[in-house]
Formats: sequence, C-alpha cells, structure tokens
Amino acid sequence: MTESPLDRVYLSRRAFVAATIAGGFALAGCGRSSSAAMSPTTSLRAAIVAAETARPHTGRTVTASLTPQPATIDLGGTLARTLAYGNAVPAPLIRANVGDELAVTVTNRLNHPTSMHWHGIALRNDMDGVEPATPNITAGRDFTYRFSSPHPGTYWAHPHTGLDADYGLYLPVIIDDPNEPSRYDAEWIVVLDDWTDGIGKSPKQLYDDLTGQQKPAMDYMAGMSGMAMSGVGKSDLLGGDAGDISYPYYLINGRIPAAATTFAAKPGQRIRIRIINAGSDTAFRVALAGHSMTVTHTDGYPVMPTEVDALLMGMGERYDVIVTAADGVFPLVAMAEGKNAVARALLSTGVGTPPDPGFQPPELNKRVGTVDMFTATPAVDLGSAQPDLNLSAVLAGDMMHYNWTINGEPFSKTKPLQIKQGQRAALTFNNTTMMWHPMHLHGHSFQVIKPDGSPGPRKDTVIVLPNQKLSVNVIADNPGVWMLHCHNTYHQEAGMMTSLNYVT
Ligand SMILES: [Cu+2]
Repeated sequence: MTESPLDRVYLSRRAFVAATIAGGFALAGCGRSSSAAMSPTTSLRAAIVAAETARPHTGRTVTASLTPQPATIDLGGTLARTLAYGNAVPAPLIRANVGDELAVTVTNRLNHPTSMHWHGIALRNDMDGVEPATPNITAGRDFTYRFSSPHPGTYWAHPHTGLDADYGLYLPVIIDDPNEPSRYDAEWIVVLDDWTDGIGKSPKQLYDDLTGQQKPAMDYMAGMSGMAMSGVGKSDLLGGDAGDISYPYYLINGRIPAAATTFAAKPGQRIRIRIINAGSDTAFRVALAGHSMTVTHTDGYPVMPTEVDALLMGMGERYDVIVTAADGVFPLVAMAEGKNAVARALLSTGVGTPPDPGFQPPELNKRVGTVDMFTATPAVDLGSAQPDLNLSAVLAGDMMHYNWTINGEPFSKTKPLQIKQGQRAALTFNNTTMMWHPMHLHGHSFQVIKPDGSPGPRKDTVIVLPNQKLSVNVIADNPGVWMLHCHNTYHQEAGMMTSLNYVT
C-alpha cells in the first residue's frame, strides 16, 4: 500500500512536529515499528473518507486548470513582473454548485514548491492544500485537487506555501445553492489586495526586513525612500497598529484606483456584491459612495440582514452585501486601514464622471460594520449547548523581534490543539499583542460569540483585536489535521500558526 503523508503524520505528535520542522515529508525513513501506532492513522483516514461520503454529491464535475508561473501583469497602465495563475490577477473565477466535484489541476511552473488552499470550504482534509494533509506541488509537477463543497458561499483560493499568498496567486471561488431564492438582479465580485511585487520590494525582501535579517539595508532603504516599515499608522477600528507594511498599491480586481474596473448595472437593480479581502497585511474599510449596504453573509454564511454604510474586512474575510443601485457613476472604495490609501472600482448605472482616484466617500465614516454587529440566521446558528471542550489559542509576539507565536511556540515547535470528532469546542483567542490578527481555521466554520455572550455570525476568519479575548464555538465534524493561523501572510510565515488535530 502506498503510504500517504497522512499516514506518516498521524503516527505521533512528535512525527508531526518533525514533519513540520522538516517542512515536508522527510519522514519516509522514520521508523514505524509499532503496529499499535498505526491504528489511529487508519481510523482517521477512514473517518476522512466517511466524512466525504456524507457530503452531498451531485455527480457533476467542474474542471479547471491553473498554472502558477512568472508573469507580467497590467495593473492599469502599470506593469508588474510577478507570479500569477496564467497572466490574470485575480485568476478567473471557479464556480460550482453544492455537491459538485471540483477537479482543479494546478501545474507548477514556479521555481519552488507551491500549493492551493481552498479558503473557507469545509472540504476533505487531504485536499485542503496545506502540508502535512496535502503535499506541496514541487516545481515542474502538477496535482489535481478533487473535492466537493457541502456549503454554498463566497470563498477564495490561494497558495499556503511560504509567502506565495502575497503575489498575484489568488482567485475567487463561489459555491452556489441552486435552491437559494434569488433576491438580487446582478452580482459583482470584488477582490481586494495590497500590492508590492514587481513595483516595490518583493514579499521576500519585505519579510527579510521585518525579521531583521537585512536590517542595515532596510534602514538605508527606508531612509532613502521613506517607504518600507514607515508609513503605517494606527486604526481606531483595529485598536492600534493597522499593519506592518505600507504597500505601493491597493487593488480591486487587479487594478489600481486610477484605472479602476467598472461594473455596469441599471438604476434600481439590487446588486449582490461579494467582497473578498485577498490582501496579506491590510484591513480594508469598504464603502460604496452614495449607497448603504445590507450585509447578508459573513464568510459565506447567511446573517440577519443588517444595514451598514461601510465594512471592516481583515485578510481572508468575505462579506456579501446587497445594494440598490442609484443612477450615476459611483466609486466602491476600499480604504487601506491606517495606510492613508485606497483601492477602488466603479459602479456605473448611468451618466456621470467619477471623482478623483483618491476620493474617500463620507460613508467610510458613518456606520462601519464590524463582526460584533452580525448574527447568524437561525438556519446556520450552531445553538447554545454547553461546549464539551475548551481550547485556547494565546496569540503573542511583537514587532521588534517579529516572533509571532500561538500558545508560546512558533509553528515549527507547535503543540497542536486536539479535538475528537463530534465534540463541541469553545475556542478562545487571547490576543496578548499590540496588534490585531485575523485568525483563520481551516476545514470548519465557527460561530463567533459576541462580547455580551450572545451568538454572532458564522465565520472562518475573524478579527481579534489587540489585548482582547474572543471566543468562537466550533463543532468537530470534519476529521483531519487543520491549520489555525493568523491570515497576515508575514505573521503566519514568522510562526503564528498551529493546527487543530482530530484524535481518537
Ligand atoms: Cu497576525
């Protein structure tokens, strides 16, 4: 029988740690002398198969191909040499119905291993696109991810390898419920990003600067250009430092503000806007000039409709809103929180001239939607039963040393959280740092508990403010090894990641 990476990983936690330290699958030669040690492996693999069998299946397959490769991208009159899928940023939408099989072949034309993580989808563990559950795709090789999604929603996909997520390697993924009553006339997919590669420093250079490996050069460059570490301010909404990196550009659907994309609709139409923050170090505050927005979904899950004028979105988060289009030309503005810059796109329903590219509509400073304002609909509420497991993730670290950790250890030394299938866990994030962190759990969604103890929205990524605790309820219904991490690409790479491991 061929040994999969999962076989090796489930042998023991020590093996897991060794695997993560080795950054891969260097365990083939490890002893596995105890047959007793194999039984959890076998049962967990069986549980993963059983969970897949229990998912809805339509019998239809949706195929797609993605080729990560070096590419020159037009950001709107400005060219950037970077890494992208084909030559488009974002890569084209992948869309399927609940229960369809997605068969996505990724052909790696990069010079390093990569992967594809299906952010937010409660898919089978061995297709999650993260080691150790799914091997990375080595340079020159291809791999076909095959999975189905049990839940409709707005998702996205990106690599889970090194700093790949801060290049042009991302795309929206939408799973439709064919039975969902259509309460909108048009749909607009809006993908936000913070952009440096090929314009400013590369993500690798930024990471080296942040971790101090080239500090003299950083200071020199910062002195020369006034960029780099400087230029990121505070954010009241984020409770302090807004981020670590001032990017040269902020993009919507791959375009700079001066060359914004335009979405055409008719006055009076109800437009569903699916907004995805694909950035690496930027929270955006999003507003559509001249409109209020009714929030309908958080990270793909329905919430009680709630009207706002703007929305705060951390990296990895998705919000669906409905707007009723007015007559004219209106900028959809995503202000980079604490960074004094915007991304934008345009809604056009009639004649008009858009304001200048830096325009910030007054809606940005009216009712700003934050996570504690939303409540899951009864259909997706996880209920109020007492948890039978308490899990804790203490977030620590500081900007000075850039040593971000969970429960005292970087990912290379992490002690995974453990859960048993069927358990209901209360997971508490305890942020002891001076910065906010968008915390993301793979393979599951959780229900946020509001500060007053009442149930909040279903999400898979949630902003945890500095010096705050935030609890979520999660039901263990998807066996496997699942990453739990900060969705700041640089915090994650520096160690702010652990995993939630199913045990028997
Ligand atoms: Cu973080």
